[in-house]
Amino acid sequence: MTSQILSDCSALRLLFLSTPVAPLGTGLGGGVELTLYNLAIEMTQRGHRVQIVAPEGSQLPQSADAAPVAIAQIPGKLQTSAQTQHYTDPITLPPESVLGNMWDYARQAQHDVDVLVNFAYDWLPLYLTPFFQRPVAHLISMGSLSAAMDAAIQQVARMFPGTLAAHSHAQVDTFPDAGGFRVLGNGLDLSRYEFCAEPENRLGWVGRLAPEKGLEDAIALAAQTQIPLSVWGAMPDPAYWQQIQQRYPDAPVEYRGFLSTEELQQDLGRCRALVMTPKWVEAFGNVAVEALACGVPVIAYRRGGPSEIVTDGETGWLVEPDQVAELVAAVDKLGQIDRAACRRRAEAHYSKQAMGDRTEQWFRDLLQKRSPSAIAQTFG
Ligand code: HBI
Repeated sequence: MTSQILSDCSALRLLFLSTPVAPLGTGLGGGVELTLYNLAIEMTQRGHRVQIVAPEGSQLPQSADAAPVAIAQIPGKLQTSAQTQHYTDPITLPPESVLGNMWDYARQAQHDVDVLVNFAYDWLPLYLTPFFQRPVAHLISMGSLSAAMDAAIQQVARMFPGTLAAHSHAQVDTFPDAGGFRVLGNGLDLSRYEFCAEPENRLGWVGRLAPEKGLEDAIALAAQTQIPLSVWGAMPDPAYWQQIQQRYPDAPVEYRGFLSTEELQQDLGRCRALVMTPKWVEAFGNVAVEALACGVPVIAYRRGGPSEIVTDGETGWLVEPDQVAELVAAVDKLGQIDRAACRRRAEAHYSKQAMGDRTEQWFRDLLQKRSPSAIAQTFG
């Protein structure tokens, strides 16, 4: 087989395979939707060819300046979210699985592609990697959640060094013998976020309303400080929302829905701070970058990805996890944070251009590594 080693400036043909838990654009795919969309636009603007493979019903926000990206709409049953599984659960694949259909599409499309990029947090794409004749790059979107995924990740790390990437060191550290991950951080289109210098007396919380996100601690903060808390995000389980509201009946909290980026940034930008109270190791925390981009300081538990985004005392405050009293103390110190410094930090590290540089370098290093000998060795 002839292997085409691409020079550093050649255009890449990229196939982005999305999460199988929800169509793109519903918000139920979580942060990975924004990550995939931003990278697809950024790579297209750099002259690369990107095609997205995603569950049918997917759509991308058609932002004015970005060329539309082709989406192959794949039918089939959605995959159960990995967060609802237990660590030792066996892998499940529903009949007519959309995940299986997505990777069958990839099998047929691979010969017209330089790199397949997997955004799914699932066993199948990792297991299938050696079956493909083209390199598969895996952007792992969460920390360790299951033994089966951990084993599949270790197998790919061993067979295809350099093909695994993550968003933060904290995320990588959750995997057993976490060798060989490239840490990419993340990046957003900061032109969609407007700097707000003068906030209202309000705090913000953004995320899927689910136990692992720890919304109840932010509501406890609102109850203790009586500072109004605005909540945005997808609500997969209204009963959960009712339950935590009943626990804090006198907390000034208002649910403001799952908004488009445009609407969210307008409302979030007017907050004194974003409060991040994750109960699990967030791989990254896109919402922290969205807040900084609007000049909004971030008060976050010192846990997971957000603790690598927030610079304590400069762009917000990091506090002892699960200590609501520390959240209260951090709110009192918000006056020390310069909102313009928050915007500057987002621009320096978390723009889609900065993420595009890091990601493109990952693809090129990965392609360079697959010298003819490596390919011969892998496929004999
Ligand atoms: N669960 N099985 C599965 N596959 C995914 O791709 C997945 C998930 N749960 C959550 C999720 N992706 C995203 O919300 C996070 O990666 C951000």
